[in-house]
Amino acid sequence: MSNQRTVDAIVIGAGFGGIYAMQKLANEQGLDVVGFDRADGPGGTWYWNRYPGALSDSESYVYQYFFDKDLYEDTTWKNTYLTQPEILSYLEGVVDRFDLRKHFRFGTGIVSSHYIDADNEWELTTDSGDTIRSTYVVNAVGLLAAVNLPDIPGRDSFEGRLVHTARWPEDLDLAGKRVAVIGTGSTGQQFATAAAAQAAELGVHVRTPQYSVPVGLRAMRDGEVEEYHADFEKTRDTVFSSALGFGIDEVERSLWDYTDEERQEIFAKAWEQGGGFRFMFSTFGNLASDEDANLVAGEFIKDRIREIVKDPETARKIMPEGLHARRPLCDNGFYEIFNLPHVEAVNISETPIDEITRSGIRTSDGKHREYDVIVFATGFDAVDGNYRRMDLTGRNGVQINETWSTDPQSYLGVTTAGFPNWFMVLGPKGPFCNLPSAIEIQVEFISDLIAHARQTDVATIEPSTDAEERWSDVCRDLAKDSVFGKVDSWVFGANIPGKKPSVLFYLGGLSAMKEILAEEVEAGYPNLISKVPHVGAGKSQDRTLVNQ
Ligand code: FAD
Ligand code: NA7
Repeated sequence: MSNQRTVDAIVIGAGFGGIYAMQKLANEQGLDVVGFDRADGPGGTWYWNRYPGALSDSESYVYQYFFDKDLYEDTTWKNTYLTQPEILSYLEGVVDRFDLRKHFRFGTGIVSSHYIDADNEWELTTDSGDTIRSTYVVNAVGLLAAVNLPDIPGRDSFEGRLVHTARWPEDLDLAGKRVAVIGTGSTGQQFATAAAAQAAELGVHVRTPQYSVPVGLRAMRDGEVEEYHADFEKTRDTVFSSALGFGIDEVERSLWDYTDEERQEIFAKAWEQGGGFRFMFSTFGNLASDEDANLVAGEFIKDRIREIVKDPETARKIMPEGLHARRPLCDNGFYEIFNLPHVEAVNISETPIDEITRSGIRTSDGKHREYDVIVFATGFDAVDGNYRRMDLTGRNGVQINETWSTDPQSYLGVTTAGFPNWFMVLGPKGPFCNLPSAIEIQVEFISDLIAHARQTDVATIEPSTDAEERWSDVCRDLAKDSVFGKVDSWVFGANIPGKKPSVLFYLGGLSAMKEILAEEVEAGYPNLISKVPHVGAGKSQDRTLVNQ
C-alpha cells in the first residue's frame, strides 16, 4: 500500500457488515474501495469467537443475508441454529462468491482515522504505520467486538492458560483439564455447557445469575430447508416487516388477560419450542414493558431451574433474581451441567474473587481452587467500544470521545455530527434485533446515500446536531418504556467499570427503522445533506455542504 494512495472508500471490518458494504460499494457501484480487518480472514464475530459451544441464537433461516435470492437458495444448514464453524464458512463462501477477498487487507488494524478539513478527506493509519486517504469511511467494526478483559488482581500472574472466549486459541484442548469460567452471559453459558463435556473439572464463576430458557436446537427435518428456500420472499418479508427480525410470532396479548393456568401453558409451550426471544416476545406482548408481567415470566423460569438442578444449594447459587431484562438468553443444557459431579457453581457475588494466583483463583472465603485454564467469558465493551478504542477525530480535530462525552450519539444509527462522509454499521442507537437484518438495511441506506451524493455532486454527507438530538430523544423515550433499561447490562453500556450507562439502541424495531430510513431517502436526505455552507469546510466550500 502506498503512503500516497487515495481511494473512494474504506471499509473497516470484514464481518456481516463489512462484507456487504464491500459488495455494495466495490461490486455494485464500482468504487475504488479498500477494506481492513485486524483478523487474518473474514467473518468478524465468527472469526474471533471460536470457543467450544459457540452457537447463534438467531435461528439458522434468519441468521443470514437476504439481499441475494440465489445466495439464500444455495445456502443449506443442518440444524435450527448455526455453530461458529458453519457461520464462518458461510461468510468465507460469500466473500469468495462475490470475489471480495481481493479488496481486503487482513491482519491489518486501523489505529487512527482523521478527517482532514482542508481536503474533505479521511486519512487512516494502520497498525504498521501506513496511511491511506479516502472520501468515505464505512465503519463495520462490530457492536460486540471490543473485548472486555477485566483487570482482576493477579490476572497476569496465572501460569496456566488464561483466555477470553472471543480470542480462543486453536490449540487449546480442554480434555482432562481443570477449567474455570468467569461470566455466565450468553457466551459463558454456551461455553460452560460445552466445556462440561470435555473438562476434568469445571468451576463456573457466576456473578449475576441470568434467566435462560432452552434454545431448542434440533436437526432440520427432511425437506424443511427446501421449504425455506421455496418460500424465500415470504421469509424475507416476514423478517423485515417484524420488530425483531427473528422469524418468531410477535404477540400483543397481555399476560393479565390470562389465568395463571393459561400463562403456565403458554410459557411451557415456548420453553418446549425454545429460543430466548421467543420466550420473551411470543408468549405475551407486555413482558418487555410491564415489570410485574416480566416477574411472572421470571418465576416460571425459576421453577424450571429448581426442577432441573437437583441440589438446592447449587440451584440457589445460580438462581436469577428480579427482572428478566437483559438480552434474552437461551442455552443448550446449561442448568443441567450443575448435576454433574465435576461441575461446581461458585457464586462470586457472595464470595468475590480476591485474586487470580499462579495456579488458580482465590475467593473471599479464603478458598483457593486450582485450575489449568481460566476462561474469561466477560463480554464486550459493546456498541461504541471499538470507536473509542481508535484515535478518531472529525471536523476541526474533535475527538470522538469529546463528541460522545455525554452519550454516544448518532443520526439513525449510521452517521454522527462532526464526522462528514463517515458511516457506521450497527453504530449507537441503531435497532436492537436480529443483527444481519439490521446490517442489511443500514448498509443499503449508506450505499444508496453515497451513490446519491456522487450522482448529485454533493461533497459532504453529515447529520445536523439537531437531527441527532431528535433521534436521541426518540431512542430515549422508547427506552423509558422498556424493562431492559432497568437492569445493568451491555445493552445499556452498564457492564464496563467506568463506562457511563446510556441508551445504545433504538428499541422501536427493525421494520420501523426500515421505514424511517426509507422516509429519509424519499425526502432527499433532508437531515444528512443540505445547501447551507459550513464555515471552514476547506476545498468543498463551494459545493453542497453540511447542514450545521
Ligand atoms: P463483527 O462481526 O463484530 O465484525 C467487526 C470486525 O471489525 C471484526 O472482525 C474486527 O476485527 C474488525 N475491526 C474492528 N475494529 C477494527 C479496527 N480498528 N481495525 C481493523 N479491524 C477492526 N447477533 C444476532 O443477531 N444473532 C445471534 O445469534 C448472535 N450471536 C452472537 C454470538 C456471539 C458469541 C457474539 C459475540 C455475537 C453474536 N451476535 C449475534 C452479534 C454479532 O456480532 C452480529 O450478529 C454480527 O456478526 C455483527 O457483524 P458486524 O460485521 O457488524 O461486526
Ligand atoms: P455479557 O452478556 O456481557 O456477560 C458477561 C459475563 O461476565 C456476565 O456474567 C458478567 O457478570 C461477567 N463479568 C464481567 N466482568 C466481570 C468481572 N470483572 N468479574 C466477574 N464476572 C464478570 O457477555 P457475553 O459475551 O456473554 O454476551 C454478549 C453478547 O454476545 C450476547 O448477548 C450475545 O448477543 C452475544 P455481571 O452480569 O456483570 O455480574
